[in-house]
Amino acid sequence: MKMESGGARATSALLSLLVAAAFFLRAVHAKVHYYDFVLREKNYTRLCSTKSMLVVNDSFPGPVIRVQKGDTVFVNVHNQGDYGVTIHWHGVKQPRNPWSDGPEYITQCPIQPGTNFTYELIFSKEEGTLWWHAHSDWTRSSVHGAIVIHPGEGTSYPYPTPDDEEILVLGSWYTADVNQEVAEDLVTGADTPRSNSYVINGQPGDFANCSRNSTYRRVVDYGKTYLVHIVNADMNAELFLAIAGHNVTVVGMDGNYVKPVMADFVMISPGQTMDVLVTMNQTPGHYYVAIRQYDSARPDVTDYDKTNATAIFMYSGNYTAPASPLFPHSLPTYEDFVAADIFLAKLRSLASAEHPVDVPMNVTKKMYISVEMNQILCPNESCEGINGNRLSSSLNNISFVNPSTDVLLAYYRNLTGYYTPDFPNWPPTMFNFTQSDLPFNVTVPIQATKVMVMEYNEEVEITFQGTEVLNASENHPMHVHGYSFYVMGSGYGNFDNVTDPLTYNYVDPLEVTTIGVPKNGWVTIRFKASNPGVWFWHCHLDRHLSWGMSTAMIVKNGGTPETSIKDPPPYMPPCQASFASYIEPFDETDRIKLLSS
Ligand SMILES: [Cu+2]
Repeated sequence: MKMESGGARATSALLSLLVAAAFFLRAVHAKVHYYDFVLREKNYTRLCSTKSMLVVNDSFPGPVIRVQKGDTVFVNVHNQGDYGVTIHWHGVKQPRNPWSDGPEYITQCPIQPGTNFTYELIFSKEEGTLWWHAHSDWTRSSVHGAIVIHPGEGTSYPYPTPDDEEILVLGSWYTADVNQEVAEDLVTGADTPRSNSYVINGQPGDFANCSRNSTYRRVVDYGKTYLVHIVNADMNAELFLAIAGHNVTVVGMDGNYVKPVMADFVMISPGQTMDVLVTMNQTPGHYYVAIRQYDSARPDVTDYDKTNATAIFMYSGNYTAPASPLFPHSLPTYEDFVAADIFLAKLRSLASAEHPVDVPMNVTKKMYISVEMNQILCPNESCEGINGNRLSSSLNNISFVNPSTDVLLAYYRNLTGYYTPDFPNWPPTMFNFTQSDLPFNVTVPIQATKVMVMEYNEEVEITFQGTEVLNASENHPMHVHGYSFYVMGSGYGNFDNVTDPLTYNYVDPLEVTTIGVPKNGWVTIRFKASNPGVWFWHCHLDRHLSWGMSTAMIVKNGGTPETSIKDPPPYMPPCQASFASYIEPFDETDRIKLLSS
């Protein structure tokens, strides 16, 4: 039997005391905030045309939630709109509390018109910028807003305290009713609409029709440093952002600190957030903040949104401003892969004593997940996707189908028939994933509600493999709920499980909740499954999400109350079971049958 030495005992007693003190301090300082979110339709005019859309508290983008690290927020969502909606608190880990995470049919059913539901947001380790958005249909195009998390009481930023703040929410504008268009496209199998403009804080900016008078403007003071909270809330695109004449210093991403990176532009995936510092040290004047799409699809796919959305930073004081603000010539062009790669390669976790990394080193579960564009065969080419088929997408060839009762409720109540726990750990068929003109038989997915299951505290490594199926490779921003993960490594081509792991970063890997799977490449991530619940995994390009590029992850309880899912709240929105679950047995012969029919 091993005896503890006196010294070790004293150290462990001191440690317990410190832990208790830290807990006490947190208990004293953690605050509780209350918000009311009223969802209703409101008319908006952009690009010379007016439409009605669902927004929160009559604002687009919606209200900002401001907290300090470790606080709790109750948001009562009142749905005064015409259709069911849920809201997701993107990047908030919600320890043990999947009930308030929000994705429809994963952790809850929609909040029906005329009803309300109170979410409990439990902040834990997050610090920096996150955001909230609707997680049903494409409603998030108008229902979204920023979450700003300041350092906890008695702590500060790991960089000089900024003089002031700014929030830039980047979004997509659709002139038509996008939810209606998407609903029709999902019936016919056609491609989904492209946005008509990108917007910054709800405005397309000076270069769009009928927009110049309402361009978002911010007065700034010479010599001050601003902490700019950037949220990419657009629907389907990575974006480049640059500020004329000014460098930015990236200091945070997805609610975690990064080693400061000075840059003259940033690239941000949909779903990601970024904290950047900007010092107003240029000749007083007017400077554009500009965004444009980084498009990684095929060069012959050119129907994407090519608008350049702008906002203006205007220096205060007396000076003669030029007739037109300066445009940032550092903003890369639409298909500048090199610029995007160089920027991404610079991002590292801060990995300091106050903000350490904790990379899982004893991986107990390894998964290899192919990320694919697909087609579902339609009789007599009767659909409106490619080849008369229906557009689809998948993870490991499973195109996810929403169940009629949410996965969380079905799991918690042990209800059978809504999902199966057999999401595969690797692709059902191994082929040269990144080769062009892949054979027809790899283009058709299985449609099913298959979920992953993790043991509590399992150390998980997932390699996502981008594919060239249907010659449609592109960057896929993969996002997980309830967790952040470390980005161990990434590269182009097929993942090599012997040589590629040698390149992993164990020292200061980026810790995020969304990471791009490179076009025709791979990315490996790690996390410890320490948050029990049901958590959604999906591509944050909404058209891929709508086509099934998702799955859910059940993380089992750890055996004690403190390591188990919290009790459900007294009320959850009821499920109306308007459509049936579709669970297909996972059998390669089915696909062959389908192909030969
Ligand atoms: Cu995708």
